[in-house]
Amino acid sequence: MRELLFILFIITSLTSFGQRNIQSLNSAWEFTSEVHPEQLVNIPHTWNAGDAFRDGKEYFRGKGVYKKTFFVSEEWKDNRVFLKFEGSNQITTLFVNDQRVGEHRGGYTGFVFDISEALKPGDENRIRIEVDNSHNPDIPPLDADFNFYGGIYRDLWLITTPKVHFELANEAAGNLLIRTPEVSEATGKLEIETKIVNSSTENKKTEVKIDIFDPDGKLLKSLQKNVHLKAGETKKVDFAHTLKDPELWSPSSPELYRAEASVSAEGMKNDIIDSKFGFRWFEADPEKGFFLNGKPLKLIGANRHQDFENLGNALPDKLHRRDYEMIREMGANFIRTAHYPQDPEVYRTCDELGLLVWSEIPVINDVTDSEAYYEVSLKMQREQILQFFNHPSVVMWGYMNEIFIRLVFNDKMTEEERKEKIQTSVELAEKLEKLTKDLDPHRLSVMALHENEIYNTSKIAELPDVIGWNLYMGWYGPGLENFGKFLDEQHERYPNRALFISEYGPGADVRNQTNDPKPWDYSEAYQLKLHRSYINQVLERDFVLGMAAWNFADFGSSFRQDAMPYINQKGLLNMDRTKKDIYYYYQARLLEEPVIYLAGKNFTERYPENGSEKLQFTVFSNAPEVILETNGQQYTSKVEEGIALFEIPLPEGIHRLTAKTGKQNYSREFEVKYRENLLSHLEKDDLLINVGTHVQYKDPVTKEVWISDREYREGSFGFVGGEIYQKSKDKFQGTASDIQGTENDPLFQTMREGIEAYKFDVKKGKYRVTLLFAEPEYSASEENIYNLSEVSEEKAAGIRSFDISINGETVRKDLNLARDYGRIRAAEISFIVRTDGGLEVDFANNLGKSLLSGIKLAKL
Ligand code: GCB
Ligand code: CA
Repeated sequence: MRELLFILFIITSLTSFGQRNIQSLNSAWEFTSEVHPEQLVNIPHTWNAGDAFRDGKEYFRGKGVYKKTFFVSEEWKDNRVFLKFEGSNQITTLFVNDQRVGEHRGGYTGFVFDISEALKPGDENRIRIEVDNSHNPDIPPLDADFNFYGGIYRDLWLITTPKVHFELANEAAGNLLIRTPEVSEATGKLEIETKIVNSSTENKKTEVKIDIFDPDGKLLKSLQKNVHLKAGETKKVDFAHTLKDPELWSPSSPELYRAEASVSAEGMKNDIIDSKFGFRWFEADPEKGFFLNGKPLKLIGANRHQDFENLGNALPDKLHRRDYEMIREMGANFIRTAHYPQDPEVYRTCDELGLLVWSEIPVINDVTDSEAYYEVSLKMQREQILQFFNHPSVVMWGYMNEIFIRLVFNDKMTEEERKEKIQTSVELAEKLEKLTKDLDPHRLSVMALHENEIYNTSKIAELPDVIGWNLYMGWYGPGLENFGKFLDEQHERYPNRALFISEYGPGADVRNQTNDPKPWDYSEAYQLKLHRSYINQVLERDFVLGMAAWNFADFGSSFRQDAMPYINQKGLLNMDRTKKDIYYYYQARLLEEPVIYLAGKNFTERYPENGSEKLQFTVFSNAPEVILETNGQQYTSKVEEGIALFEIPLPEGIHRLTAKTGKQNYSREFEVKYRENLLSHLEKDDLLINVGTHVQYKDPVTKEVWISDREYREGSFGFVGGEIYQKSKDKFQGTASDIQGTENDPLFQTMREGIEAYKFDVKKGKYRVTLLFAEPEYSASEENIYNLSEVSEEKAAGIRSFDISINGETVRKDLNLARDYGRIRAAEISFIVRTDGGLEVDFANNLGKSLLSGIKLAKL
């Protein structure tokens, strides 16, 4: 076993001596940490893929150590040797043969270490990499709504070069900077910058050559310079050229050129590097919106986090790529890499697919007033810009997100401290703005703000070229229509500001279904309602540059307690990248090719009251009119804003419905069961009710459907008395706490408080009645800071006691949920009862108000 841990990594001979050799160094690293036993792992690797979803905020943040021993051949003494990291979170320290080579701070940009001096050619060499993801007040992000997964989570490369080579230690940028300072339909001006290093002990006469290839791979132009380098010297070498009639890069034709740089010394080719690039120009007009290559282009797309179900942030390139392909297939033309620079594969993909990119560094929520914090922030921006400089997809560099949100929610700060914090933040923003423009005057600078006046009063919003607003009206704050009002008001007050909607969206859990959506019900229907309204409000306003949904996919956030704990569920897709219905809605709004989609992927069981009640079906399409066909009947409906609604009665049973337009069709099976008749179904089906809500819930494990609640009527079933429980006034229903002891949080989060009875007009027989409860009250001090509405008042400590009787017989006396089971914990009690007809479960309060989250009736 032991020798396995010291697998020799033998590099025999280099393919062609004297040229750059690039090979991945991902496999079989020996890994340990304070809490992890020694194990062999492969990079990309994170040690938080599991615990961030199990232990919440307690996920391990500390130091992990990666080790490997490998043999370096004798020939390497004539080379320079580098380790290139694409990303490692967040302080990375490299030791070669126990000699400390260097340290890198910041978890989201690449970096390179020159290990030549520490290596022993012709011998075994030990590499040790220490990675630390502890909270560090000097490194952004200090705090954010996502997980800071630790580890070497992007590819690691071993690179050797001859002694005369293109520089790569500096910024890890590849060091071939390609600028396109002036572009038009007629000409494309090119400026190319390289840096050559002579790390030999002799002076060198070199020839540096640039070959430019068109999008078809045809050589267009060769440029050449002779450069003399002294021993140990590094020199910048610039080239310029203007191309005629460039093929412009755009979403509809993402044309990519390529430049190849080579350096030869004494007639021998020493080093070659290359990069793709593109020609396009753009502007952000505060009145008319965004323009690409002189034509208006409304930017519509999403934000994207880099984590994935079961993998944390350690994704193979293929999964990064697939995400962006799905964004493009959705019809989007825009992506914000919120909240940090992403894998190099991401930018390559966006170039190829024609997606426009806002890329940003993770300066989020708060800043530290320290020189070190400033320094790391600026270095991050520098690395981001230089590393992704050549990508035509990138149009905006971002450097801050909601930087005052901590300040706004901190009631312990004095006025003086507030002023200082504002000043620190504004000063940092000024420095970041200046650096951004110095490095890249041809792109737009941008920052994202939350809905608060402080960004205006502090004047921080005056700094960047573009302002992104993260707006959550209809979710954290009331009223979908307030979104447009806010935009109009800002536009009127600041007519010279180019405005973008950098985030919007509600939480949506595919287990929650309804046709009657309300804020905070976490239903897919409410997600559709909000996105539809926001898209309309943006399209009505030319001055808005564009919009990016929050978020492309659900993502991990350890402090969150939504319908699913530790996950932010605002995704258009789930964390495993299965699509929510809303994804197809965007297709219907954005794609030009014909789209038809019968919604209700996760809403295939329907429970009407009776046979005459109409059932609602939703079809997404970009056709003017669509047909819904079932049981040989055809129904037609007009499409408005991508949606055709159908209301049709269907008999009990399983029905195949097909939505059609032109040659396109989309089918789905729906099962219809009458609620009135559910009692008569009891012989074979249990009756399950999600008490305290209009939402129907599906348990993904048992596949049981808990139907929405209803008031009792004679001959049927339902509740008597009480009210829908509301944790806070502005959330329509329930609590968003992580209910312990269950995976079915939404079922327990919603409940009826003060309920008097639950009645079923059943036949004579033996039954099992199962009651579901959870005490929702705890100390209100831990509120979600992203909720901009008022923090709820702490309710009277949640002490309650009630008696339960069934058909007049007391079955449980003095049930006190907090005492008997604990707070925020699922409790389930089943009673076996007999009746000669009818079942009535009564609740009698001793102290506080009774509660009920769910009820299940089974005939035995
Ligand atoms: C925001 C933040 C983002 C959060 C999002 C939310 O404004 O910028 O990081 O995840 O809201 O879901 O609350
Ligand atoms: Ca419930």
